[in-house]
Amino acid sequence: MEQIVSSGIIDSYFDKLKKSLSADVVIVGGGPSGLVAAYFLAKRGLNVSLYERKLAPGGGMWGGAMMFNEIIVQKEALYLLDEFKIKYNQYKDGYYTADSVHASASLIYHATNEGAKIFNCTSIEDVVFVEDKVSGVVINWAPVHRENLHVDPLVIMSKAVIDGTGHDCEVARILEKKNDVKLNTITGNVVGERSLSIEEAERTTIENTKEIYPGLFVSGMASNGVSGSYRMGPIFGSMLMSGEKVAGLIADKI
Ligand code: 48F
Repeated sequence: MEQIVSSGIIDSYFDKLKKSLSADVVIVGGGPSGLVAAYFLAKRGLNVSLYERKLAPGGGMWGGAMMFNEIIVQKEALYLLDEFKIKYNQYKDGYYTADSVHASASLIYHATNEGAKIFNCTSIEDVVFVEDKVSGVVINWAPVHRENLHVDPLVIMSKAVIDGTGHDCEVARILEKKNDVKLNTITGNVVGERSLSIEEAERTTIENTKEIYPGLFVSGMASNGVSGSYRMGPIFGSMLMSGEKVAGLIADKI
């Protein structure tokens, strides 16, 4: 009995990891945009794995605003709440509220239910850069980074990588810092996010969701961080729509 419990976990975990060693799409970050992308890509039958450094995926959605656990979604993105079976209430004309715990849980449930594999407690520390293309990611246990342990990582190959790391746009910054590359932004670099301006930020998040270097796409707040646009605070329509857009761009390409 004791052995079955342990060997069952070990066998099934490593089976899952082995099947993800060569993915169609790797998503870095389990925030709302990454989870929506995972759902739509997995729904198309692609081999999708999402790496999240924290214990729980969901990113900045769980906490609503200042830990008041409600989010705002505008009417343009309501169809995505319906797609994920997230319940909502109309607050004002064109603006809706949803419980942020229920919304985060629904995104996670639907992404995994479509077959996307989520590896939590796992950090991306680098990209694979072969023939001038982002061809995968370099992963390590998040506690290895936290404890600053000198432990070598593992490598996951993939046809496309999504930087869904939010405000820090970590993958884009790593790519830029370590390699002599010019990104698909106005300066050729990670421009960095601007202060809060909700309407502008919501619009540009969708525009800035794109391939910024061969093999590397950005979604969610990382899109605006990379392209130098605004933050938007606890309104989540563009996060959801960005995830859907990046999934479409990648599916068309690979
Ligand atoms: O920030 P986050 O929720 O990403 P998002 O999809 O959504 C942004 C909103 O939550 C909010 C906002 C809009 O209302 O401004 O902030 O753009 O989630 C990003 C996730 O990426 C993880 C991080 O722990 C978080 O859960 N993450 C960041 N860097 C890494 C990472 C990394 N190097 N490896 C693995 N996970």
